[in-house]
Amino acid sequence: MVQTGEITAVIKQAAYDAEFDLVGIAPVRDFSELDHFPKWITDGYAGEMKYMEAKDEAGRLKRASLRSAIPWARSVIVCAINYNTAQPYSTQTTDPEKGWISRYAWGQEDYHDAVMKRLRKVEDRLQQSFMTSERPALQTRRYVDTGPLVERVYAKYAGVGWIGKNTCILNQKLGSWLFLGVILTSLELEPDFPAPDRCGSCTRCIDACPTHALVAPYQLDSNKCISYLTIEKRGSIAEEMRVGMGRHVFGCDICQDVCPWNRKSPVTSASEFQPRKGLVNPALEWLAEMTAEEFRETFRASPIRRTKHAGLRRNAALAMGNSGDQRFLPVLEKLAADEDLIVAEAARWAAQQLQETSRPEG
Ligand code: B12
Ligand code: SF4
Ligand code: SF4
Repeated sequence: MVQTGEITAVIKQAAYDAEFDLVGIAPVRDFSELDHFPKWITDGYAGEMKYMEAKDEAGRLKRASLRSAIPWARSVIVCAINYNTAQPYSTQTTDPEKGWISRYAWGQEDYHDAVMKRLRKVEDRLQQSFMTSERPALQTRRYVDTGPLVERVYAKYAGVGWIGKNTCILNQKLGSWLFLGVILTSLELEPDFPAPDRCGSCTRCIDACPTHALVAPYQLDSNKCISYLTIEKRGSIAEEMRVGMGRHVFGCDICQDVCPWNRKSPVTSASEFQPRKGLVNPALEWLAEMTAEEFRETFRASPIRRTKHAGLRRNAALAMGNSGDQRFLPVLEKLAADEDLIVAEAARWAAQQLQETSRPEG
């Protein structure tokens, strides 16, 4: 049985044993970064992600203050795992006839599950080492994405990495290809030091974003972000955003691909994150013509399920429209008669784009 003072060491060892690459502890505080959250919401930067606006009984935005959302929480254990694999960056392979699925979504398993099962191991070890006959079980709770907190702010204060101008958590040694998972606990644990900001005068991510979604350093407008448009946005995508989306069919990596801190990112050996066949530079016809059954089979236990069958076909049609490749016209004509009206409209737009891009100059 370990003493309370040793628990921090036990937690950190448990995290490394569970194959996390980084772990740190942050206290529960209303950190200054969280002051920006309410304005982000009122500016409409969450788009249609209504869950970001969840409020507590007193009408306060839950994610702006973990202290009021979960009053028993005293510390947040932040774990991070590298998901980078030895595959090119989207900015290195610019074949417009192929689509682009984000690096984070290629894996064999949905990252929520891969991170959650590791968090469970850390939580179990924490409970076992804390509990004695005199001491009851601790209050703990695990989250990957769905908790009422801005995970990246807690990751910063746990020393896992700094918040870059692209809003991602960056670690000096590992870069930003990291998934985060958190365990809230009622224990007052000794916190780590926050990671210092190492972006300096660099603005590469802001300059490279094709849809100008990084409206200022550290500020992202989801309505303009390709990741949001291809994954979260239901229904039709605003016409003015479509050309900027290029060949992206699920998520976007550009603001991380261009980041100097990702130049030498190490690769992971975790089997869950090794790419599935066909997902790196996927064939656009394959995605556009996929049946509902094939979609279910291909993306079983994959985060790509989130965009749904119609969403992926809508995205593939738009990417075909941006390809400049006339070869896609017959597929698009077929899709233009699709029973899903959103897919059909995206295909009509795409076919028109291709016809326009083939017109002789002048
Ligand atoms: C909603 C969401 C999205 C939305 C909105 C993204 C966003 N930037 O908020 C969309 C769908 C666009 C998205 C995209 C992606 N996401 Co996401 N997403 C989330 C989620 C669920 C909530 C994020 C959130 O709370 N946003 C609120 C806004 C306000 O936060 P923010 O933009 O980070 O801004 C903060 C700071 O920048 C800060 N700030 C700091 N200094 C300063 C200075 C000034 C002057 C100002 C104004 C602000 C400011 O203020 C804000 C905090 O209040 C988290 C999981 C979680 N529960 O935290 C995952 C999460 C952030 N996503 C993740 C990933 C992997 C991605 C993608 C890379 C996926 C992809 N390849 O397509 C992209 C990255 C795009 C990007 N550049 O952020 C990871 C990030 C890991 C990492 N290394 O950082 C997370 C943590 C999920 C996880 N569990 O691993 N995501
Ligand atoms: S993910 Fe893509 S669209 Fe979103 S901010 Fe980064 S570069 Fe821009
Ligand atoms: S590209 Fe430059 S500014 Fe953007 S996150 Fe990386 S270091 Fe920071």
